[in-house]
Amino acid sequence: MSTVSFDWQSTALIVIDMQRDFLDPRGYAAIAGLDINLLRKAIPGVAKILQAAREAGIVIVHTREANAPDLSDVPPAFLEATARTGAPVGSAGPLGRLLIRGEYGAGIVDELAPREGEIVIDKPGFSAFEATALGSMLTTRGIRTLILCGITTEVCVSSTLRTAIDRGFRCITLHDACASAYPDLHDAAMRMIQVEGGVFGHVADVASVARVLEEV
Ligand code: C5J
Repeated sequence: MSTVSFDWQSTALIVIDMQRDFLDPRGYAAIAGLDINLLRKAIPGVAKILQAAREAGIVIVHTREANAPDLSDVPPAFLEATARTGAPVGSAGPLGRLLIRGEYGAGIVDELAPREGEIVIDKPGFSAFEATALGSMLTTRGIRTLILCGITTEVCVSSTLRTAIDRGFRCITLHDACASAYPDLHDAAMRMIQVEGGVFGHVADVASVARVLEEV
C-alpha cells in the first residue's frame, strides 16, 4: 500500500455499482449464486469515503450497471454468461428486470443514495468509460485523479481502473471500500495494481484517504 497525497481540487470519487442488484438478497447477484454478504463488506468503507468526499466538496460520481430495456447494449459475453448462471440480464426478478435501467434493482442502495449535485452514470458495460459520458464529464471539470471504490473488485472496479489509467488519470483504489464474492480475486486484483512499482496506480485504505480529505 502507498502513502497517499493528491490535489483534492482535481480529484473525483468514483463509486462503482453499489446497486440493489448486487447488494440486496433479491437482486441479480444473489439470483446468480454470488455471496452478497461478501459484496456487502464494501458498504461501510464506501459510506465513510462518501462522507469525507461530501464534506471536502470534491466531485462525486456514482455508476450503475444498467442496460437498455431492449438489451441492445448488453455485451454479448455478459448476456451469455448470465444465462449460464440462471440470472440472465433482463429477466424478471423480485426487484424488477435484472440490471435494466430504471428498474428498482438497478438503483443504488438507500444507505449510499446519491445526493443532489452528484453525478450518476448508467453504464452498459464493465468499464464506466465505455459508452458513457464519464470521460468528458471528468475532463470538463479538470479532474486528473480518481479515487475508486465499489463492486465488484475483479470486474467493474478493475475494468474502470484500467481504462482510467490508459486515459491518463492518476488512480487510488481503496482496498477496504471494494469487495468481491471471491476474496482471493479481490486480493489478487489489489496485488495486480501494484506490480512493477504500481502500473495501475495506488492502493490505499479509506482512513488514510479520508484523512487527506479532512484536511481540505
Ligand atoms: C459484475 C460489476 N460483476 N459491477 N458487475 O457483473 O462488477
